[in-house]
Amino acid sequence: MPQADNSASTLFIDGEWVPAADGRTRQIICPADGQLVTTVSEAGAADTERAIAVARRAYEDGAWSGTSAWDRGDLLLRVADILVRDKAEYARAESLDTGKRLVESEYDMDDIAACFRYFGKLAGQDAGRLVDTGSPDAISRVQHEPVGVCGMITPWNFPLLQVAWKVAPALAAGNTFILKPSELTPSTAILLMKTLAEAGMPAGVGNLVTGTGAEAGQPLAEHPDIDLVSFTGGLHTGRKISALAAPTVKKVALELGGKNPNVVFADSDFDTAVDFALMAIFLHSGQVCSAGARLIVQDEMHDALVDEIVRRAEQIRIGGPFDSEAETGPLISPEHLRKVDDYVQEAVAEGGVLRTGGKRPEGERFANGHYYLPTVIDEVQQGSYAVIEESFGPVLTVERFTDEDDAVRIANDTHYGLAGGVFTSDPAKAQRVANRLRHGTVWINDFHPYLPQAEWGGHKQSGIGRELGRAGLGEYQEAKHVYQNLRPGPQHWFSEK
Ligand code: TXE
Repeated sequence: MPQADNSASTLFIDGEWVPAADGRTRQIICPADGQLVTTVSEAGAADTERAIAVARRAYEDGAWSGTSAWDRGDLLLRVADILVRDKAEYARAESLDTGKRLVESEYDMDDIAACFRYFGKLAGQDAGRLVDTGSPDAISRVQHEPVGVCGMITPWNFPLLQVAWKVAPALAAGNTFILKPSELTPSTAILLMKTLAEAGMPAGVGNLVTGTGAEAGQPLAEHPDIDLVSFTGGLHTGRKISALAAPTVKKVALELGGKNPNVVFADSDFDTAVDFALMAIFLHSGQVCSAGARLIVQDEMHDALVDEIVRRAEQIRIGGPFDSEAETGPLISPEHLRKVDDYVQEAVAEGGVLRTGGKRPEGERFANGHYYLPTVIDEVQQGSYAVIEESFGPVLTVERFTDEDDAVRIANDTHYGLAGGVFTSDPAKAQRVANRLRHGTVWINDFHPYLPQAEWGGHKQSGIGRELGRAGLGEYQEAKHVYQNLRPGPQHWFSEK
């Protein structure tokens, strides 16, 4: 069973565990109680550049890109089996790094194994397609090839899930990669590299650098030997990655969060709407890119719905990852706690009505963790800071609407476009609204289900490209058109004189 490495040789380069070239390390601290989790290597740009050179060589030698897609798929299926075998160890490591409840980390591990299984099965199924040339003397096909060397930069909220959404399709397509997980939550990425090696991944195909974005991450966006950079994180950093990648015109895939509407019509089942509104925003303390942070409720149901959400929010039990009574956990860091609190203060200063929360929970047991109370802010106005900005914390804002057109207009009034929910007992209305929402995923009478076989990604400034589904594999492939003249002979385009 893999163990997180405490010896601070946590860079995985060319199949070897090595320390940072300059010997620097970083302590990983549990956000729930401030305890030391582990110590990892702190890579600098030189380490990442070495990993890029290794991944380039491994790509060019064809030891992975030249294998059959079925064999690559088999490796991913073996990875899924090991993830199931070692689920307890993985889940514990994820909870220690993130502070999230153990049961939620266990769900994440199930989803991660399912992701590897999905891409493992998909890998060998598509050999490209024949194209009609219009001539019996020529054949033509479009085939899919790996993009090449992929740089992957991932965040801290679903650390291994976001890694899996990149690593599984990249390997299925025959790429090599360098992964830089969030400097706050590297433990499960370290375990994954051990699992990939155990499953038979050749040396140099998958490489890991643990370190900060500015030092270890930036070369993955800038370096000419990186063919694709895939990033999940905040909008501000995503813009930066895009700009850094532009001079080398590499492929860029971005998943950048959202300001996601949850539209509740007055004909919805009341208890269902309450239940999902709470789950949509307070799951993992709102640190979810698709969190239902904007409750948009029809006038007639507004007062009763908000009263009940407030009552229930005040009963949510907060605690650490291994507290069996806890229903939600801490925020990731003191900086993030400050950011969430600043957001709340700003929302209230501009006229939002604070109905509950807006501060840290009291009590000794919360003193060493970054906890924040579930917060509800009513009567926020369109165009205001509270509606435009992502808090990425346990903060629900409430807006009202009158009719269907009004609901759609308000729900689309954001520069993000990742996901949204619609609650109504009228199936035709649900479909009409879903079709008009400019968001990459729409849930009807539900919130938060993700399926490995369904594309995930954002409209507008929520990102570029798609993860999961067939398009998620396509991100890591180049299409090549191969045309063959079956009866070659002079064409006499130019005269012979
Ligand atoms: O993320 P960053 P942060 C949102 C959320 C949050 C905000 C900022 O609103 O409050 O982003 O969070 C790496 N070159 N999301 O600061 O900076 C970094 O090391 C290369 C949404 O924690 O985006 C980490 O690995 N890499 C989100 C990754 O980028 C760089 C999840 C994400 O960090 C870099 C998390 C650089 N110059 C936050 N700077 C989602 N979409 O799920 C940083 N990084």
